[in-house]
Amino acid sequence: MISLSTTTPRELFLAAARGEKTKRPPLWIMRQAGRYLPEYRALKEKYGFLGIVKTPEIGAEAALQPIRRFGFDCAIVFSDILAMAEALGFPYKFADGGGIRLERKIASVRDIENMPAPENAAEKLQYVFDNLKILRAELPDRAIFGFCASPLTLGAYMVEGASSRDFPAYANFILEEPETFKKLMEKLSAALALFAKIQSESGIDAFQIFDSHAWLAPIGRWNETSGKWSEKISEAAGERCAVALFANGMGKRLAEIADFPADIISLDSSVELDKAKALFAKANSVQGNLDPNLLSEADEKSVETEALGIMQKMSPIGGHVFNLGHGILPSAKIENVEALCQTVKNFKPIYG
Ligand code: 1CP
Repeated sequence: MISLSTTTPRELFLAAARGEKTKRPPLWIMRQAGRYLPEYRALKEKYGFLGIVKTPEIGAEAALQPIRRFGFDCAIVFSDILAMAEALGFPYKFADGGGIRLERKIASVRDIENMPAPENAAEKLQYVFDNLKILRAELPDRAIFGFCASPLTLGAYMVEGASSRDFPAYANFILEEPETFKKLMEKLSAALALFAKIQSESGIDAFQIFDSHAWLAPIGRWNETSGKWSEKISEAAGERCAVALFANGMGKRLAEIADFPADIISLDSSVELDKAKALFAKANSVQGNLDPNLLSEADEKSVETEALGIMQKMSPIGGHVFNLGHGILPSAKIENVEALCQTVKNFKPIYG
């Protein structure tokens, strides 16, 4: 089916999420509100990161900034995957020299058993639900995303206690302490599923599960380590909105995620989207996957060429939501983001 008649960006997104061929792909960017934007830096200077996140009107303002500047088709609530760590008793802050540090980390089974019940964690995240309600009212014609981390990815920060390139303590924990790992996944997936359900009741169009550290799953064991726990989140949100799974670092292991129950699978830049799409049993569409480095390093012409390359391959297939392969970098050039928006909005599809 070809949806040439969609009138709003929201309808355009929903058509692509259903797997339809659209007049152009809908466009948004992971981490679209953030440090590459001077207006975000000004907001952060005034309120601090957590001040923005926890004040619904200011959080909504941060989420609206990239929509106003670039006219993206989708907005994403301004929060962080670590908001849930805090709600479970593990507050986070910025580390000196970059990255994130948690005030404490999981050191024993008792730390897992003592975590609050899902309802109590959700209560502490009321600011996220309030933030979403403001966004919905401000943006009736855009698609709105809620989000959370996958249990595997959230657990990485809670066990390691900080940002890390390789998460060595966590990788070891997964292999050496399978029973405790399972207990942790049970706790995190229950809390995240309720969080996702309440977000889905706040008027959102889509919910993204960030499995940003999916690559930490031992080879051949993504489903038991991550997928089956994220499935609980997908089920909880999926009754009311489209579900997207960002499966980062799984390019060489696509067969492992092929059966995941989501509407959209979001892939990093290591993958050819058109070939990947054919593998997914349940997803209608794919999201991605321009290399974020291009927006920092390349010129406008190269951004245009690469974006056109992705769209030319995807438009005969349909079911494509344009995005980057990972979050936009603080060093991204505004003029490159503008070139990307122009290229996507002016695209003339080739229907197969
Ligand atoms: O001003 C600053 O320096 C804050 C940077 C920042 C921002 C803008 C952090 C700290 N979080 C956020 C907001 C955020 N984080 C959003 C909403 C904004 C938007 O998308 O427009 C979202 C969706 C996230 C999700 C997030 N947080 C992820 C998953 C996405 C991904 O890139 O894979 C991850 C891994 C985090 C953890 C996190 N939060 C912040 C940082 C610097 C990090 C990375 C920590 C690390 O180095 O591992």
